Amino acid sequence: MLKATEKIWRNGQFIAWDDAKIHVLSHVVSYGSSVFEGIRCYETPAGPAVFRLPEHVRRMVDSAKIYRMDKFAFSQQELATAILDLVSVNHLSSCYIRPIVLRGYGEMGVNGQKNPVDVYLACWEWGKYLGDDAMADGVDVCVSSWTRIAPNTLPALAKAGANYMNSQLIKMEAIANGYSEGIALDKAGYVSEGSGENIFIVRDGKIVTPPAGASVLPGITRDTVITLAGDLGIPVVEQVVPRELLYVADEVFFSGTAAEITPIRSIDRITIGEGRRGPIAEALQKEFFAIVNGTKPDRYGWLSAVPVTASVA
Ligand code: PPE
Repeated sequence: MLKATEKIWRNGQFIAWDDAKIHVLSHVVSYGSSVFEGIRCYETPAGPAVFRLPEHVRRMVDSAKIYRMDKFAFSQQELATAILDLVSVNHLSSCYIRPIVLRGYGEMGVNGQKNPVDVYLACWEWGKYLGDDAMADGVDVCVSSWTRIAPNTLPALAKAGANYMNSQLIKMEAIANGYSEGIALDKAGYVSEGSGENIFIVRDGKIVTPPAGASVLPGITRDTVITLAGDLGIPVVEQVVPRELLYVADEVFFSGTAAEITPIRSIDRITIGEGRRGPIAEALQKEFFAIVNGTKPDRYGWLSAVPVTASVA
């Protein structure tokens, strides 16, 4: 159950958590017209810090633009400042942040362009996405019978609420069959991504990950993994991944804001590598957590410090 925090930001103002309500006939409810983000704030010795904040804000504005929803009154800088203030006013040392842009209440009908575009920012404490043991032990997953959203249907580059109807089908089927997560294939039958994660495959010391053209969300953790792998001297290529490469991989792991870096120990009940976290996933996790937890220098400027007192009331 979601643990409420004090405040939610709505269109420039902080309101009480319980007041962040929408009308049932808001455009978003019938037609799925929302775009959103998921961002983590980590506890560091210097105080709470938000991971890759400008990149998340930019992706949300990009998502809104794709759906002609970008006519709201806030600049990326203002949104980033509001997000930092949000964490500050809720007095959290670490949390998950969910910005949402949605078409609100006004007209009914598919064309929502006359409806208001409302912007909300919320945060709460969120633990390990795929279970507490997942980080060290790895998770058991399946290849989904559902195909990932196809090119030129729902745009995969946009992080839109509607995309998560496809994700829900993938996730629910996986759970129904006793797995933690499902991996979707794209329209051509190549590996795409998990219901809420990007995927990486390791073989012979090299990493491959599906390209943007394989209906994947351009994950910010995905970009982080690619950067950190480069620093560790591990080659990474973005290329089309045939399903069967999953089964013969030395390691497979997920990346995502919620999932962070989660190893996969079996796919369709076929053991991956040694059946537990492999050395490359472990090295990447170590580097990732050292940076986000502030025990190693933030050499890429990925952390934005949360102010002790918010800049707005
Ligand atoms: N693909 C999908 C489909 C996806 O939802 C996510 C994030 C990613 C890849 C990884 O992207 P990034 O977070 O930028 O590294 N999924 C978010 C939603 C999870 C949820 O259940 O809600 C997340 O991880 O925050």
